[in-house]
Amino acid sequence: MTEQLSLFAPEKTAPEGLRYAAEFIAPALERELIGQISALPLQPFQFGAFEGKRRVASFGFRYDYTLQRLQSAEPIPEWLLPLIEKVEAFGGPSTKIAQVLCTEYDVGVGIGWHRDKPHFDRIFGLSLGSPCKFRFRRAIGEKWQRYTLEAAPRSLYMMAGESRRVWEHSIPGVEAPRRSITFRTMADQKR
Ligand SMILES: O=C(O)CCC(=O)C(=O)O
Repeated sequence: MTEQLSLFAPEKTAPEGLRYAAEFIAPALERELIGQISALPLQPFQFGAFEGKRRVASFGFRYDYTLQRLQSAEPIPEWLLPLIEKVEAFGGPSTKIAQVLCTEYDVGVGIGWHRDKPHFDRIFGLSLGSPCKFRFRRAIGEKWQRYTLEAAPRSLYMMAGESRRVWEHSIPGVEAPRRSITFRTMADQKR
């Protein structure tokens, strides 16, 4: 689609580099993962002096907003390893997941507009428990071009290319409790 045409139908133009797989895992595994996440010592997301409403646990690495640095975190737990293998297979040869973030969103909780930290390269997200509107936007002149991915429970998205580097993403407050597992590769392992 040409840029001119895409400006006439911005909602229909998916960001370059975004991939989506419905039913990436089975319902039984989804239930198991929700149980594992509920058992984690989840903490409110810390953004410097501010606390977000979503609750998170980081593995491998975590970004410290006060120090503005990547810090090492707890090692990735064993129960995540088979899932990581499946995500790496989806990502293709040389995909190496080094960081995992488990997030719990209660009803009404979402995440604001952002791009992930540049320390990371590709981002994969598994949705659990309920759907969400995964929104994208990028500035075109003085306007926003927008796209919404309906991320269904058990689905996986991958952000690479422009969807990762250029577009911002956000999730409006969810209508039912949602959990997600975010898998990230490191920027210095870029091919
Ligand atoms: O819950 C999700 O799928 C997205 C999480 C996210 O964008 C983030 O933690 O930076």
